[in-house]
Amino acid sequence: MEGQRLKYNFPENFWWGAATSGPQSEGRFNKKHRNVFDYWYDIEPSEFFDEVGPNIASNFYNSYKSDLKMMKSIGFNSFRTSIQWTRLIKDFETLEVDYDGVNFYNSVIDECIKNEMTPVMNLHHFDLPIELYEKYSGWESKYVVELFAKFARKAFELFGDRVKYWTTFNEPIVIVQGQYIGEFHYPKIVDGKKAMQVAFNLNLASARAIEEFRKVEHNKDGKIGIILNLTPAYPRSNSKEDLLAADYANKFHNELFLDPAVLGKFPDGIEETLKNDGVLWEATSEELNIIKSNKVDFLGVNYYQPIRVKARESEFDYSNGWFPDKYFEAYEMPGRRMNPHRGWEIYPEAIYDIAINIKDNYGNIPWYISENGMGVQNEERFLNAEGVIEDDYRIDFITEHLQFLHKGIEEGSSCFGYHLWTPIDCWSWINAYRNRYGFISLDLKTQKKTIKKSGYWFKEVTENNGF
Ligand code: BGP
Repeated sequence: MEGQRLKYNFPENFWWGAATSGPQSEGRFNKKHRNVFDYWYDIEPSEFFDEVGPNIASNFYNSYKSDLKMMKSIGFNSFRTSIQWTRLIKDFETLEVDYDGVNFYNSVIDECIKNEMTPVMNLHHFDLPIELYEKYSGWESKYVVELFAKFARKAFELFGDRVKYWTTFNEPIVIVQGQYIGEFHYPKIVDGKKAMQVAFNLNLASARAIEEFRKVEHNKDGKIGIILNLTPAYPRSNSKEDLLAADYANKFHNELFLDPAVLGKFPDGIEETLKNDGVLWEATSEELNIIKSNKVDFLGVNYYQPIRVKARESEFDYSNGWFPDKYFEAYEMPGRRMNPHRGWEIYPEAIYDIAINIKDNYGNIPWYISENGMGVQNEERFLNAEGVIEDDYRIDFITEHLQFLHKGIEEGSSCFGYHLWTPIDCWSWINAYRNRYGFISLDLKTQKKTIKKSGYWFKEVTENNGF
């Protein structure tokens, strides 16, 4: 590409990299506690695609040195993973640490730095310790919020001298939806009122972790954020009813976490709506104050798909109680482009809309794309004679999304990076290894890791800081 004029040039020091999480990459080796997914797999393996669980995952616990080197070799300057509560902490109440966990994360962080990749450490990626669910009802409990803040504090103290970018939660709305609405995270409860309390508690937990972060001396030059999956809600039409439905969908799917994190308050009208419906969370003024005074420094945005909605055409069915979709219904837009493997719409334009929304309505807070990607099944179909997966569809997908991101940046949105989900094909909850997302493929039987065509392409993009 040298000498060629770059059409899409990205800002200086732009982050190029990818994200994974502890529970999805490490494997359970030497872990003394189980998270809700470890436990669920132990009791119901048939719930997981091909009955593959998190026990080995992508073996990152044992192969992190060579894995990180491989990531570096395709141009990464930054990398996100998460610290597992169930690996770092031996006793959740006294905060006694597990030294094997401490050594492991120390070494991962040091290796990242050695490879000149900025480590971004997340503290919760759907991995609530099962004991805290069994003893205290997990995220329904404010006591668990406090235990999380203590765990976060411990992580800041142990690693904050070298980790300068932290995030509290990955996709907290997915915990609400998975554990309390849609039954795709253990304990698969269906209860809209509890779901709303959990949404409040997760917002509080994030703010409490931020409060602890700011008390630790060596974090003074560090930054803390949150990772939110933003799914812009587009209305079927411009009718008053459809616009209102989209407004509600945006409030429940996006602003419920975005507004407290960035603005320190809940979206306008949501508390009244919940109160009228008899499902408002319990919150003290002291807790609301904690949320108000502990906003994030930056935002990570996971973007995969938009949501399309319309005003309800059928009566809301109360047989299971109240749920947010009392106020809107999914709309299947004719002609939408789909990723058939994941069943998600492909709509790169939304990245631009997100960029402008952050600029105009969220004080143009610094943000980056913390996940974006395309999960595809049976990628071995695309193996060439050299044993490399030719994933041109992924290159096209990333290119299109980067083009719309670039347009947002040109118009002043302060985006500072792009991370793909994920560096190396990793385990994905109940979908296990069905859809592959990585720049690097994983042979599950042999644990052999091979750079895909998209990985080589990404290296060029990072070297040119654009394309
Ligand atoms: C995101 C999660 C990741 C990852 C990804 C792909 O929402 O943050 O943890 O799982 O989705 O998910 P899936 O494999 O289910 O398509």
